[in-house]
Amino acid sequence: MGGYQPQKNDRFTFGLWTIMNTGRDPFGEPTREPMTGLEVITELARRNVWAYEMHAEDLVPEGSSALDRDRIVNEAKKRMADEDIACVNCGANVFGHPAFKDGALTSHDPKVRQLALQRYMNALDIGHEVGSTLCDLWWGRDGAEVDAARNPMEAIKRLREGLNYLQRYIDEQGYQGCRLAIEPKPNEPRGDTYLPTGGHALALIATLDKPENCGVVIELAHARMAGLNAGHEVAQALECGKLFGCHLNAQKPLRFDQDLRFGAEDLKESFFVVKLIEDAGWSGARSFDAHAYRTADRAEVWDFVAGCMRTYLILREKVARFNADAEIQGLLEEINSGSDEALPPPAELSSMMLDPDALARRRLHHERLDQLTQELLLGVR
Ligand code: GLO
Ligand code: MG
Repeated sequence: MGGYQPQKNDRFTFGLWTIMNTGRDPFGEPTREPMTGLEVITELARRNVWAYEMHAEDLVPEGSSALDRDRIVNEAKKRMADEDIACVNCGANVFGHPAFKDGALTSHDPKVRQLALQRYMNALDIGHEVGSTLCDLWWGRDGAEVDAARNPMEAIKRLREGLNYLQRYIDEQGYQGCRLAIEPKPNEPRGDTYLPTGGHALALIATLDKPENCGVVIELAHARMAGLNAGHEVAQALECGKLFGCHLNAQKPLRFDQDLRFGAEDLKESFFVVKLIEDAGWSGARSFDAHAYRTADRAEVWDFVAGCMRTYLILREKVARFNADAEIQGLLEEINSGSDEALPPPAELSSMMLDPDALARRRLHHERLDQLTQELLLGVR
């Protein structure tokens, strides 16, 4: 099994936060040593990772002086050039500090909202300096447990206002090519997050001042936490040209955010996501937003990194096999035959003879097709 070695042109990325994760959870202390953002950049680059994503605060810790900020950003740029690694997303941490305990862009307190905007603007600045053209907004604290305290319609209006404000900043600064994205998530750390799914986010985007400059980042685990088919979430965004990013990971459905290694749980669904984006020729980054098991030590984190990329490459090869498999393609041809027929005009259709019983007798081959897919994934085909 010598193949499946990642190359830069595979467009793999990891969030700095995924590697900086120390295994801390709500019930337990860290299980591995911390790493700085700068160290992570170098280590990822040396493993043929094409780019990284970050919250500005992953690289430049909160409270750094202006001098330290410049020193760290310059050092990041130097490492990126020396080690050949890019940055494809710079967002902001507007969830960690207690100031954001009841939301960032949706807080009742205008000063908290301003602080959140300041952090996003800082992320846009740092992103611009390191060549990132995406600011992915995951507003983890913009949600609620107590609906009596905030009208959710008010929250939606504030999110729209915040996004429009950031777009204005991008335009005023002249950050050419820089785009915004919403990364929806149904819950955690809040009981309910506002705009919980891709569909919700797309509906808000349509109401922005510059809807063309805002898209979504779909994370597989977030869709599965909502009990949704992650592939269908990705498909909707892809179909309307709004898939600005895709966070690959794994997750048992309807649970807390597990952020498991890509493919670790939901193999068939993962396969269909890879198939979707590969068949569509989607040029976005293949981003992993997951972390090593809490049982992993520092060195084992790199097994996790290698595992995510290797599984993607294996699944990509399976997609090629699926597309070249004569029996599978024969079944698909039969299933799809005639499906492109154009609709007749309404006047014609209204009086057309359609025989429902004959239509119901059409054989669909789903049992056979799914078994063949299964066998292909299990490696006996
Ligand atoms: C958390 C999110 C988070 C975002 C990140 C993007 O559940 O997945 O990791 O992806 O904040 O910048
Ligand atoms: Mg994510």
